[in-house]
Amino acid sequence: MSESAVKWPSGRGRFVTFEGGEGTGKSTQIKKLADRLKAARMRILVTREPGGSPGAEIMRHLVLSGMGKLLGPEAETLLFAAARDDHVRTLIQPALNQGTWVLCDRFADSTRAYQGSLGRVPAALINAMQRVTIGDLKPDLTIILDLPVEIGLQRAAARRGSGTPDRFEAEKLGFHQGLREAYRKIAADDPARCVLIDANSDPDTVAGRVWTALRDRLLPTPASVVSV
Ligand code: Z5A
Repeated sequence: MSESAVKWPSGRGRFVTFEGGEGTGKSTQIKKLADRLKAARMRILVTREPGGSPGAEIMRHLVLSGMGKLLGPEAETLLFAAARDDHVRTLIQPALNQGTWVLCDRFADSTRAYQGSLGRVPAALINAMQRVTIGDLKPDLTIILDLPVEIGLQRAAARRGSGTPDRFEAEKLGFHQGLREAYRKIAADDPARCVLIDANSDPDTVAGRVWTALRDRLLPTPASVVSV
């Protein structure tokens, strides 16, 4: 089904999040999906976490510099929560209310995977923070890109060149393996929202898988397709 054959849903926008470990291709795939949706004349907002709004970008600088790690996992979780609160309130929710589709590079699942599973921050604290920051807002679809960690880290290193790894890129191999497992569990625990996508192929092939997931989950059934 091509974009031109789709009768796009109207009303509130749809919220699509991309998740996965280092170098799995989230930014690459968001750009490809955004281009495809824009070609279909959809109103699209591409954003990211941590960051996305001016206040949250300040928090991004703080956490990726390693400052949050010095404060400990619980405090670092609060920094991500503060950034998310600003991002949801000032950017994501208003856009969805206006009918814009929001594509977000990382969201609340990143806190569950990085701070929860890997940082051992208790689920009770993460749940409490989530209630405050996002309330009832839940992604309509979460694409989880899955890739052997060695390949993801190679891709991230190649992109970085001679630059310094950030606070999370600098973690050891075992951390990244644990991260992959955490994301696979998130996908298995919430199959109605999450789709685990094999990201170990060329970018266009992965983009095809992402499109299929979006079409199957968020677009109208074939009965409402407009023929062209
Ligand atoms: N974090 C957290 O701990 N808690 C939270 O609640 C939140 C975040 C929200 C943000 O980093 C960090 O914050 C993140 C988790 C933590 N950890 N780290 N690091 P970031 O925003 O700076 O970066 P990232 O989100 O981790 O992105 P990434 O993993 O570095 O990259 P990516 O977006 O997944 O991949 P990419 O930029 O699209 O591609 C990477 C390279 O691979 C690039 O050169 C591409 O051209 C290449 N690429 C992409 N796809 C392919 C394919 N299919 N084949 C070959 N090469 C490819």
